[in-house]
Amino acid sequence: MSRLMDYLHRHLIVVAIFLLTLKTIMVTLFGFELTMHNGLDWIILVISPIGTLMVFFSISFFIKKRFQPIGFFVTYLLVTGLLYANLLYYRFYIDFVTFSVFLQLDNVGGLGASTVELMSLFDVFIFLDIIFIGYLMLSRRGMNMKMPRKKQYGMISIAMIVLTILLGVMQNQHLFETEYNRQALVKSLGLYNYQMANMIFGMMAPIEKVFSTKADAEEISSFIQKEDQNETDTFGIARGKNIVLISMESLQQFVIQREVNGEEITPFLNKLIEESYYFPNIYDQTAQGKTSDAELMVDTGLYPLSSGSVFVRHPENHFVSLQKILQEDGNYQSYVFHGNDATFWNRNGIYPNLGYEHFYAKESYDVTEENSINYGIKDIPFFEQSMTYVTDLPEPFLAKFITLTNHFPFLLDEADQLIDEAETEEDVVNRYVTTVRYMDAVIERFFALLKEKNIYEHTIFVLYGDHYGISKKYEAGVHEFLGQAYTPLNHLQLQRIPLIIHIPGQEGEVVETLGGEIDIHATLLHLLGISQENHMNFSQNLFARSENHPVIFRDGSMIVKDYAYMDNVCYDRKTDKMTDDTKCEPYLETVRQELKMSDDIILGDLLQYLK
Ligand code: GP9
Ligand code: MN
Repeated sequence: MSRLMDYLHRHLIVVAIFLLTLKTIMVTLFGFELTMHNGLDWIILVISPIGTLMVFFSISFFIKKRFQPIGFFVTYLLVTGLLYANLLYYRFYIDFVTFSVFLQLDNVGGLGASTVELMSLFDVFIFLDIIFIGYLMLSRRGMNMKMPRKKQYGMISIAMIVLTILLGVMQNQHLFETEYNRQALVKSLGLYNYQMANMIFGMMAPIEKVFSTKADAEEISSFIQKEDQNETDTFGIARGKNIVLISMESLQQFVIQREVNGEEITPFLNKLIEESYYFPNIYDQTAQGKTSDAELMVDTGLYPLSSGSVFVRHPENHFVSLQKILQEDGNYQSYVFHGNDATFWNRNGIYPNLGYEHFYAKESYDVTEENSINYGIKDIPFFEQSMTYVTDLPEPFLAKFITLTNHFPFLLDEADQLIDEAETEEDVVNRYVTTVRYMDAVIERFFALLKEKNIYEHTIFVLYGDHYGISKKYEAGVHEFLGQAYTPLNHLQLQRIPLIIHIPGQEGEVVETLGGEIDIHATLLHLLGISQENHMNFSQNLFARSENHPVIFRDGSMIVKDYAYMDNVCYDRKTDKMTDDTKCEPYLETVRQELKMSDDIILGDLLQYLK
């Protein structure tokens, strides 16, 4: 026994790397939904952690012998912490931690209070080895640790990393072109190499801005060919009207025209839809910036970044926003109303730059404990109090209202609960329908107030769900509610958010066009009669959008009329089955191009070069 312990003490580095590799493999297999298809996938899974772990532990070469065991132990703890942070983050977001998430932790809704809920008893196994390693490292015999030869150690670790990268590229040739596809990066490089790559990309981002040139901007500008925007008979039908944008927090399309215990979940919206352009096939394209990503798409027609929020990372950029276009073209002033702190998502930092005249945030409202829940003031007092400001706005105006109550974890005071909860296995889903019903009542009230003040008639309303409310973690409850099985394509269908464009006096129409939130920008400009020809963005007018132009998601997934691509698998939408990758490939080419151009515009701040 004692000989064994001696042996373990002497080879502590090997023991530590072995245990961490084992843990990482376990977490990757059972914690992350990475499907293993072939032998290469398995080889990568096993060898990918080794090289980077060796680099992490090389810290011991740089500290005094006396402190080596403690340096070792701290490294061991940090790596375990990183692994666990990813596991928890993954459970909620089905995504991996990025460098930017660490920098914007304040804005990561859903974690925080509910972190405990994300933990499981099995997680104990991730920490059990720490006791053993702690014992080995911190006992007196920890000093017996034999340090390998520096040069040899360095060569082996680099060789392991290079080997992993080579195997990763063999497995996925577009790996570094699609670095936003984190699921693929982790699968091809392993968690720690992904984490390092993500950090390097994050740190290189500011450099791109320094070296960008006018020629880069011109190249992209000549590449983006907008379809002729003036062709439809809806062009200009809302010219000169006030614009009211309502960002409906966490509203998904599946609740529309649906009932709980014989009661409609969204009775007002259902009625409104009959007198509006209703788009039932619009997909949530947000990423880590959640609400702020949706705002970015609507305001600028650019894709969000794959890591972090543009609002937080690039607020000083040059933007060609809806607000600025409208100011130049129609003498509009733009305003935002939102009951949460002005600093959330750095809104107060970016709004002036997007061309907003004023931001009515928390300080503009009378917020009390009684009229608040969850993230802040409830939506009904929020809209009622907003009215005092709205009536004073010079016309024509653009006013954006960002609702808040229907936010995870979907809390409601009893008096505000207007329908029964749903009855599924997931409490989150059960509560969700009641907070959605509250939001429906809120919007009804707001419309009534605008009618009272005679603002309603000469206003165009754009209402959109900002992003999903029910994350994949709780999604089984939605499938149960809808009486359907989980399939990848059913999951994809749940990514739809409702888009309703209401112009008083206009007849209702259901526009089945496939599109994304990013398309709201061009569609609104089209209705306002503003031509889009020279605008450098990726928004398509939904009244003319081609069904073969992919709706692009930030992780590189996409959907077109006949096919969908998700988690690196191509699906035939007619048969609901997996199909050959070649069917999706032509569309994926567009996906890569658009995401790259959009990223270049943002990271290189290329809009500064436009006239
Ligand atoms: C907070 C609100 C909600 O101000 O926008 O944030 P979310 O988590 O949905 O982005
Ligand atoms: Mn939101």
